[in-house]
Amino acid sequence: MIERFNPLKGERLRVLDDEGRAVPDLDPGLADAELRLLYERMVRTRAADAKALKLQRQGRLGTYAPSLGHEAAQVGLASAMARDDWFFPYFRDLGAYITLGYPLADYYHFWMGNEAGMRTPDGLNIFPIAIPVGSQVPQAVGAGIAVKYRKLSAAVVTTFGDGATSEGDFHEGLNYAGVYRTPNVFVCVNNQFAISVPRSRQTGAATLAQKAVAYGFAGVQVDGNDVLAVFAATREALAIARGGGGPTLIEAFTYRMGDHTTSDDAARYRTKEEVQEWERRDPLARFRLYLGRKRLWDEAYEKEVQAAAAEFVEKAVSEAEARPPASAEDIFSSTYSSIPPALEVQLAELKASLPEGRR
Ligand SMILES: Cc1ncc(C[n+]2csc(CCOP(=O)(O)OP(=O)(O)O)c2C)c(N)n1
Ligand SMILES: [Mg+2]
Repeated sequence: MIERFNPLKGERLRVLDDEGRAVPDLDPGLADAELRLLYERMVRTRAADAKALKLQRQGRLGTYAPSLGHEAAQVGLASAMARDDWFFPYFRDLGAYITLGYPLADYYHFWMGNEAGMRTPDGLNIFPIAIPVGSQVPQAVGAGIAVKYRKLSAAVVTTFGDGATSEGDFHEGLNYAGVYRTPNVFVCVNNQFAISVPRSRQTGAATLAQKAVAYGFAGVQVDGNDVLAVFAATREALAIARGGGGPTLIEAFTYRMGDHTTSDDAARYRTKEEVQEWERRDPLARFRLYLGRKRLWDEAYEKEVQAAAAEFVEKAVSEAEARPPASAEDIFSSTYSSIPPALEVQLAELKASLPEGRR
């Protein structure tokens, strides 16, 4: 199916239209329970994201990168993954974390400023969030090489934004993956901005997906607000990767509905009209229409899903806030096996500046 959509011709994979009608031969054919699960994950993601913003405004969480508008991309790609696959995420991946079963309390704990929240529980193949833009791409390719070398039946998924495609790491990673046919699935979440830099300033190419062509593998642009399109493309790319067919680049075409982070004000560089235009393409609303057509959605179900999401979120907040905050030492202790003298001095200075309980 990926091959049917040529990014060089401006073709984009889309399963659901604006009214939630699916193109029959593109519909991934999920069972009713699986379809509802996709929706419930998106609702949880939106609820958890909104809560994170509130916590930040109340001084209970640090700088935060919101996921509003990315729910279909995040949930769609992670729902296609198998337990043995590996995930190399970036900093805007809440829905993927929730879908893969990462404890939300840990995720909040990380954004509350404690690295302990990024210690992945046993049994989950998730690397820590990459804050340096694009650095996860060559790391994911390295994991792909390892999977191939060890003849494991797994694939490696990595996510990154449109901005990351201008980094050397992106080129080096994808070039290597193309040469050695590594089992990688690269998902570029193109939300049209890298902070204030619009997509048009990122590359002269018409799409990001077409960059795969030059690396010698398939690239496909999908509607990133269509959870079934993202799911279908990722599922196929994963099957190709696991089967020895090499890497795929998926460009999930979407829009960042919120600010870049809580330290940003997007109103300074984009128009209200543009944002409103994308509000009409809301990924949850479109999928609700699809579920409604299949008689899988009604008001009572919506209430149930919202209540469960609220409970899920509140429980995670209580759990995260019950944990001790990061100590001053945490900032220094994991960079070197023993702290060098110059850093010892800085640590002592930092401790002296903190109140008694935070040292
Ligand atoms: C190597 C590097 N350069 C700059 C930054 C600062 N920075 C953080 S996010 C960001 C923009 C990323 O844009 P994009 O890749 O499109 O992802 P998005 O935030 O839109 O999801 C920049 C420049 C960084 N974290 N790492
Ligand atoms: Mg971006």
